[in-house]
Amino acid sequence: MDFDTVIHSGRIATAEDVFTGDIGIKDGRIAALGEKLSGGAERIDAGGRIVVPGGIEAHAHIAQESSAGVMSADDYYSGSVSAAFGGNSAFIPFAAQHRGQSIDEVLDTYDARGQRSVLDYSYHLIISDPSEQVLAEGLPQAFARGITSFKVFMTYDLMNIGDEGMLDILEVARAHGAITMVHAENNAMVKWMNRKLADRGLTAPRYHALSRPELAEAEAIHRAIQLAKLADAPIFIVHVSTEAGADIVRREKFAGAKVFSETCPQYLALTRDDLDRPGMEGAKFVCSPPLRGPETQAALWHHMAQGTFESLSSDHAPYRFDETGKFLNGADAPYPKIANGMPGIAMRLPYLFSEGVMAGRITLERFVALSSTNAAKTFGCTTKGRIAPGMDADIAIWNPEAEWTVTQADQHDNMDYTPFEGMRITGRPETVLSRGAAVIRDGELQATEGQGRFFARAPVDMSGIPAVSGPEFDRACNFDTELR
Ligand code: DUC
Ligand code: ZN
Ligand code: ZN
Ligand code: ZN
Repeated sequence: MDFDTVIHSGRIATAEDVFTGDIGIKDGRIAALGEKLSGGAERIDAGGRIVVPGGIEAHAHIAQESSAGVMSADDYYSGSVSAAFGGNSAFIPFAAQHRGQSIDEVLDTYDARGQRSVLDYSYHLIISDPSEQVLAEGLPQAFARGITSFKVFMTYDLMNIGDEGMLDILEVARAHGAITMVHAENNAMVKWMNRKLADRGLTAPRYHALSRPELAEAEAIHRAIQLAKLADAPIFIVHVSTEAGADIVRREKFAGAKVFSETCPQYLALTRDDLDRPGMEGAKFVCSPPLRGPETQAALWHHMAQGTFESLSSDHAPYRFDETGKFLNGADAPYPKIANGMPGIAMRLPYLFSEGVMAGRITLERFVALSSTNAAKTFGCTTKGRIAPGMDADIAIWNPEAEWTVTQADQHDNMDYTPFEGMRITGRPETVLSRGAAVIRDGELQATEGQGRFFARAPVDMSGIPAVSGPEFDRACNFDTELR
């Protein structure tokens, strides 16, 4: 066959196995896998390199205003460039509904923002206002536009939709095959802790960790899963940060609940002690859920290896260390008024490769599953996340021996700090293809703004999840069980 590009002699890794071979690419898709493929207008020598499906970043805040009104520092251009330097070939940021907005208005806004992306993209729809109109028309419209995942919050007064609101959304999601992502923290516990700390004048960044107790996450994860079970709808617990939370996810998942989940590099690499750095440096590490203790890191790594989490996601929420970001409310703002989140879209995969694969904590196959294949399955990216004939040629080529020290300049984002500064990393993505076109080639940006495309997504793929008997909800309401 007359290939456009052939990648030669790479160690090709999938979520199932690792083998040496060539990949032939034609018209943006993988056309053949084999040995000694001939032809190819362009030939990429991948000898000594590892070839994997490009990462799919499934949790990032790009060109998004927080409910407190802070715009993230990265737009779809800088965010996608940074993601590409981190070994990703597609990403799924959030499109956030603020209260009172129609879903069409939200999606139109993000369609315009997405035009700058160098990577293919979709978005998860954040719902803060599940009005009757939103439930009856907005969500079906989103689904018709290929948006098959919703995100809701159990915390923050401006976002929290309450248990009944969640049940309403889960019911609509189930009818369409959508998955509901949830930020699980008990709002009352957090508010009560905030009040106790404020009463005592304890407002430095370090108190952010205390204000959002591990119990608040564990309680909300448990509750979210029970709500999902009542509605018989799949649920995705985002940014699990505690051992107690991961244990609940694991127990429910292996008992047959339709529970999916992720954790993030910051909960593996950093601790709450980072919030206690001198001056206001700790503000760089304010994120929610907060960083935990060192014992949590070991527990979460164990869950990573054992299959509790489908994905590792960055939760890239970039707010600069200045008055446009972290300090929008003043240079010495109390912790509840410091912009909440940290960047890391370029670090997710290098960190996972180095501390996971190279450190012997996970296999290369599991790296592929956690970085790409599982996200494609969970979020309905049917042409992405696998190296197989017919799939998009979304491919990353890694040098497993590159040793480097993390700096802000490596991030290629619009930020002025990285929380991973100074970390030693082994392994680096050198070339990233998106539908066969080089976005990064040998460490250099090749992409042009806007070459990424929006992709419509399919319903969640629940193969592998054991079927459970009909939910109590159906038995009580004689609900049409064919809607699944
Ligand atoms: N939740 C996120 O997912 N990201 C940033 C802050 C938050 O609360
Ligand atoms: Zn060859
Ligand atoms: Zn969240
Ligand atoms: Zn997030």
